[in-house]
Amino acid sequence: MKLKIYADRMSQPSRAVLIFCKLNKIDFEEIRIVLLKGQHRTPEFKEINPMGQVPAIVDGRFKLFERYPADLFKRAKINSILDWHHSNLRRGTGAVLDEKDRDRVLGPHKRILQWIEDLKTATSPHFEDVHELLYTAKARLHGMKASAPDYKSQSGVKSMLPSKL
Ligand SMILES: N[C@@H](CCC(=O)N[C@@H](CS)C(=O)NCC(=O)O)C(=O)O
Repeated sequence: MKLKIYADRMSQPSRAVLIFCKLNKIDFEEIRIVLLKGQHRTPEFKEINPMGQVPAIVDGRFKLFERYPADLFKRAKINSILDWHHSNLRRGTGAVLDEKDRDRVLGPHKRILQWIEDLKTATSPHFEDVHELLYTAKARLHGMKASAPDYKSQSGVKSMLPSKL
């Protein structure tokens, strides 16, 4: 039986799981749960994840959303790292910035820009594929054309990186 991934591509942890599975050639079926339509609050989805959040995976009878070890110390350590992740890294992904603001925020941080570029290269073509919905939503929000080549190629960010030549 194929692994099922319940995800919304507008959700960062959903995209992470999708990219991970694609990159590792894990055969899966993607089941879209549209948060904006409240599909994560239905009794059917709560059967899969009682927390009512995406992503969640189902492999036969095995359902997984968040899993912690029984050992209290290990659990506390994981909680502290997850909490840091949520209240720091993910906070920055919540806003849908336009290119100008993105350049202003990330511009001074060359190592982060380089890390993003390296991540895109290492996960190509899955990064762009899984982010397509976000690019479209972002373009709509900022009144731009989703197909604008400059927008998707992130050429503004690339030009801020030191040349590799
Ligand atoms: N720690 C969870 C977080 C999941 C999470 O925050 N999901 C959000 C979307 S990004 C969600 O489903 N929110 C709906 C809600 O909480 O009502 C994970 O990494 O899987």
